Amino acid sequence: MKGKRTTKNVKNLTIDDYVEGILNSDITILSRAITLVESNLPEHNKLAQELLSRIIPYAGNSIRVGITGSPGVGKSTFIEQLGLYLCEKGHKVAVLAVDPSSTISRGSILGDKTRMGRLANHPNAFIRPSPSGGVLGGVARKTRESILLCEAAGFDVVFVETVGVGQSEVLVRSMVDFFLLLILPGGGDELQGFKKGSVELADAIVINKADGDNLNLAKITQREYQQAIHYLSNATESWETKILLASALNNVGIKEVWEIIQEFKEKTTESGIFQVRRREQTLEWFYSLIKETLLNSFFQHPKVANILPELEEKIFTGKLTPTLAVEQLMNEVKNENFIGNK
Ligand SMILES: Nc1nc2c(ncn2[C@@H]2O[C@H](COP(=O)(O)OP(=O)(O)O)[C@@H](O)[C@H]2O)c(=O)[nH]1
Ligand SMILES: [Mg+2]
Repeated sequence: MKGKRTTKNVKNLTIDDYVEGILNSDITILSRAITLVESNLPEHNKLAQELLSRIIPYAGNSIRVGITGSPGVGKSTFIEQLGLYLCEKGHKVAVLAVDPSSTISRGSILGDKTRMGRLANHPNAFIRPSPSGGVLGGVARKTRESILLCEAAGFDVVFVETVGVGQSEVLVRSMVDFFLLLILPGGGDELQGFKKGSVELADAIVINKADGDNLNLAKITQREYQQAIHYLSNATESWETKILLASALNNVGIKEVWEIIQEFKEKTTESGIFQVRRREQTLEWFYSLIKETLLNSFFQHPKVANILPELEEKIFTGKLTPTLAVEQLMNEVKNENFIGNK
């Protein structure tokens, strides 16, 4: 079977080619499988789902680590150093990204792939930029499915990088086991207001750039956070958020973060919290897909699409309140069939 793939049949891989390639850790095939999963074409979708059903029994054997933080905090540098450390230890490391801005400016994390050049060139690593195009929910689905493909291809550490903006952090949290927040020395802002949310999603907070003139400030920030976390809720039951110092640039504190991740995995696996969260995440995904599908078929229904502009107008001109407009809409479509209509 090997050596069969020539340029001649680059275009069409059968489902068996995909499955075999992935289970053989063939990176080219893995890449193409992810492209398939990311496609919005219905025929690709069908093939992608068939492929996922075939590989799911081989997926799940990784630790999934989400990494967030403001632009410039050092996420890519940190992932590269930790990734290289793990690859050298014999792990296989995949790096995926969820970047809402890439839906506008096609794949802005692509630049990072060149920045993570050393990791990208390591035979044990696989780096994939954020899927672009479509809504954040769609990007999240594609990333979830890509995680499964990477796992089936033998990657045992999967990083999902995201930028520190609201909804994308929550989405990445919902697909990983361990969530890491990177902040800067002096970054006490995160303890206030809406940013507190990011802190409460994190299983560990790394104060990066703890080097040079910033080292002392970083230690002060560490103490501040150490105190503050007692007043905040934990991201994971019976796991106290760890606060660490690192200098990704100088490769300091990287190994310590990995040790924390391993301790987390051991403890939560032993208590069963790890498995319960994975189950809950899968169910959450399932239910959000139901909602998405129902919403789509509702809004695509010709009758609904017809009535909406009229109702909007009535709301604008004060003839109907939004609540009454919804009542009227429901009344007019109550006998319609929304399932299976395209
Ligand atoms: N001094 C210092 N600079 C760092 C450190 N980590 C990253 N940087 C620099 O910060 C800038 C942004 O890093 P990058 O990894 O691209 O950040 P990202 O936007 O969060 O992915 C780059 O110029 C890095 O060289 C660090 O630990 N110490
Ligand atoms: Mg980056």
